[in-house]
Amino acid sequence: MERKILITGANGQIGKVLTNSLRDVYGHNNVLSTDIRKIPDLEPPFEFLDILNTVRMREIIGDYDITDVYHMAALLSASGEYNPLKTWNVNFNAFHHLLEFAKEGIIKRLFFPSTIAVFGSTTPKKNTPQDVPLLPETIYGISKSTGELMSNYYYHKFGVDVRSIRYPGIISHQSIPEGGTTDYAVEIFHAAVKGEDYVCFLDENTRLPMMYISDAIKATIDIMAEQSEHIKSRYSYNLTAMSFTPKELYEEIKKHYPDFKIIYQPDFRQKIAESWSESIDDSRARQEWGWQNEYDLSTMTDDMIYNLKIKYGKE
Ligand code: AKB
Repeated sequence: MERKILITGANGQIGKVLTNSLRDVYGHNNVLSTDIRKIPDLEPPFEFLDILNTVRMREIIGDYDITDVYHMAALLSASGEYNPLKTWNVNFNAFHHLLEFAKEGIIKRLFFPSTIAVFGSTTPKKNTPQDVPLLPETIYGISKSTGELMSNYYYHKFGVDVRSIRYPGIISHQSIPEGGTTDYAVEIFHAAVKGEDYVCFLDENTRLPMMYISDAIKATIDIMAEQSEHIKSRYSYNLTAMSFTPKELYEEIKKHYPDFKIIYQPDFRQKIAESWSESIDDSRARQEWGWQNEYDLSTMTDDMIYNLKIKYGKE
């Protein structure tokens, strides 16, 4: 059966790129972007949607005969701390309604974006396995770990086909992240290409798992296209491509911009970063549905700089 896809939070860092990529795969008009904010450079079909308005959400799903929903709307780890209730409502409650819609049979498949923020400071830091107890320390991590638990529950109890990935920090040139702890790894490129110094809000030796946007999009499309029996974990899959510190990323960028300067001024996000893993064991995704990353630190840096130079007219 043809897929009709709805993306919530299509104006976000991943949502924007995902919308265009899904349109390439499933046909432009089969992918409806929705957001609470207008999306300037995304083509229609688009609907304004406050995802806490479940009546409107149900209407839109019906009007467009939606089969698959990607719930990309979220408040991230840093902005979430300023508004815990909203974070819980957007990240988890809205998703819970979608699980109910899937249980009723109104939609067929659901994608839930989880994160390395589900881990906490008691989790093994290196090569963190997929199946460890989740003791997150931010409201973002709590909302996402609850989403994972409920996904597994709705799959086993009601047969809801819900699939999930734990994204590491995502680096993209097409869109700018907002409110995350890994955002530095995008901001730093913009500063370098624009010829500015960069003030980094994490300490130079803070190692975190990361991934280039093309790999993240490929993984998201692949897991949703995979045969259901291959998706053995209905909590969420660990996923990674590389791990680096701000200093290592800075050194890599300096190969392109030898005069580039960085200043380290850690703020409250440092504590959040320190509660997360340094590196991830994603062997289950690799074995069970063939996940493979293409980009590493060096090729990601080349591609970011190439694309940002075009964006800022610096070719
Ligand atoms: C954040 O930093 O909050 C996100 C994430 C790792 O989930 N990028």
